[in-house]
Amino acid sequence: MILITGASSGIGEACALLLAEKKIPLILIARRSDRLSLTHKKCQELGSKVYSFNLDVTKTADIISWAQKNCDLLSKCEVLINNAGLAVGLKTFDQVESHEWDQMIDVNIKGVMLFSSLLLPHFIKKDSGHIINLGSVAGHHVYPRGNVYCATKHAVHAFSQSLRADLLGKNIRVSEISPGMVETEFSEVRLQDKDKAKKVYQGLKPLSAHDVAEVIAWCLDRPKHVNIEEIILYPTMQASPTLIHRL
Ligand code: 8X3
Repeated sequence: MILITGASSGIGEACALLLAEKKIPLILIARRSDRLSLTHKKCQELGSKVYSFNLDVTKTADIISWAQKNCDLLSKCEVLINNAGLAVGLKTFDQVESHEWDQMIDVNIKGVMLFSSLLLPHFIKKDSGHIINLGSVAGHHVYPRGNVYCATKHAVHAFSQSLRADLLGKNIRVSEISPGMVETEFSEVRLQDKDKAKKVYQGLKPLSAHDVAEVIAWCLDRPKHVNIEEIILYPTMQASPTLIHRL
């Protein structure tokens, strides 16, 4: 059984669909209930047993009490895909408002830590498990107006490395998947403007959410003694967050 956060859209949904095709039981977590029910239905139609929960990863107390109530279900989980994440705005730091950095820190860092902390006791008890954290090339590079988002993805990178060190000696794998440009709702959420968001991906073929999901599925499929530390993937026309070739 695999738990995916942010499962109702983008990379999270693509993972859910790809894993549902393999008939893997899923626990889907997402904030938007209408979108979540759609993903739930699609995964069921593909033949997977699905449990979905309408939860906001930033509501720590709610998530902890949900985890307590669903302890049996979570104990069956073998993989956690910490996918929920977002960028809010693209502004120089003097223009960033505190609610914007709070949201990015709460989802991108604290959300990843929270779900890791809830699943790890089960993984440790079974001496088996795999945590996949969605990093970013922004966890390796910084760029103008990336400030808080880049800082959160650097944190995900550091946390993934540290977790691997903490878990040494246990049969628990930690992998980080760090994509460059992926055409999802990412830029629309970041820029709050559909036209501007479209322009981000103009003149090149960006990665799709499915491209990233395939890489994640490949990591999961490795034999249990093989731990993929990190995969950084770019569209062929991108060499760094700021080096992009457009036609
Ligand atoms: C998103 C990639 O380059 O826009 O994680 O920061 S980038």
